[in-house]
Amino acid sequence: MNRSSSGSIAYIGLGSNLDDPLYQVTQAFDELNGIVRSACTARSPIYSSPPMGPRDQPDYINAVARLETWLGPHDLLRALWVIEQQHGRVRQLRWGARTLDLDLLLYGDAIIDSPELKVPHPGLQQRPFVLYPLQDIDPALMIPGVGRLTDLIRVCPSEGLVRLDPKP
Ligand code: A4P
Ligand code: MG
Repeated sequence: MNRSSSGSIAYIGLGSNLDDPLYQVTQAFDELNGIVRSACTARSPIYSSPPMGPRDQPDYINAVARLETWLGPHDLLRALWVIEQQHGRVRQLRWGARTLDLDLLLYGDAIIDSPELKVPHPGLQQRPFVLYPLQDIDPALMIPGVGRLTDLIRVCPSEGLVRLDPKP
């Protein structure tokens, strides 16, 4: 692979609320760094957050990773699915409990609206467990088609979000 030119910058949201979520997310950080033609260039602190959606499920562990990648967005999404499957992810209820959920939040300045991939991730704007870890990594981030991350944070209270850093 020729890495002399820079790749695209992608942000991945990590979430887990089953089977030792802290372990699931910590492992997933390492696995993201192992994706072909990609490197993990930043990890946010790890947070716990109350469930969005059905309330009768455990709290989540959430974090965000920044990747530099030479994969296209759809190939990157497939690489995320492989990691989810390695964690025994079973897709059942939408927004239900899961061992590991990896969402492609942003891919450079791309706006994608295909049946299997929507970028920026549609839920991003209202989710404190995504916005605050993004801010930890890149406070000056612009969300394509939406605006400045700081403006989204201003209207998104961090209710229930607990930073577990430096070391839980
Ligand atoms: N898909 C489209 N765009 C994307 C993208 N940018 N990244 C498609 C990843 N996938 C994308 O995803 C459903 C379909 O979305 C996939 O087939 C893919 O092609 P899924 O992971 O199978 O299902 P899901 O995760 O149950 O649904 P969804 O709508 O993706 O849920 P979210 O948005 O991932 O939310 N509460 C807290 N506190 N923390 C959480 O992390 N997560 C969820 C799930 C609910 N509540 C939560 C949390
Ligand atoms: Mg998902």
